[in-house]
Amino acid sequence: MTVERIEKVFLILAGAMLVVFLLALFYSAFGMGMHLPDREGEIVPTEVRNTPPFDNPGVREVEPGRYEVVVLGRAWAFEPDEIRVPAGAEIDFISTATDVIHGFHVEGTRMNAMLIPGQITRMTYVFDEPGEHLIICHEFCGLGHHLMYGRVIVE
Ligand SMILES: [Cu+2]
Repeated sequence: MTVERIEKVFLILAGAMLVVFLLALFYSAFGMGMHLPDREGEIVPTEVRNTPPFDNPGVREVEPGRYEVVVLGRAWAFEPDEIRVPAGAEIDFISTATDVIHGFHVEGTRMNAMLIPGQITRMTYVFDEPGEHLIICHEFCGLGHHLMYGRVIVE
């Protein structure tokens, strides 16, 4: 094979890979509905505890089969640190941080977000199977960062 021919083959291969990756990206975004957590709104970080719904963190049933979980991230804990939800229900996680940036990753799920002071983060998830998932802070938030965790218990 001549050098020109090899170059041509590599150009075609590179172009084909681009097309394959773009198709995978479009399929995951539109076919599977994968996207970044929505930015729900803004909140005054110093007034979080006086602003609904963050004045009352916890799990609430908003309608049959649909739950709302209000979670606060602060140094160095999640409030509440134990979340009990039923399997098969649609669960809206509404969260923010009161002090510095924290992470919110629910192990074994695709839920992975940043909790940013001043911003509200919303994620919706359905746990199909009963079980226990660890909530991990994955943004370094200070001395007690490694102690910051919680649990989602699916019943
Ligand atoms: Cu942390």
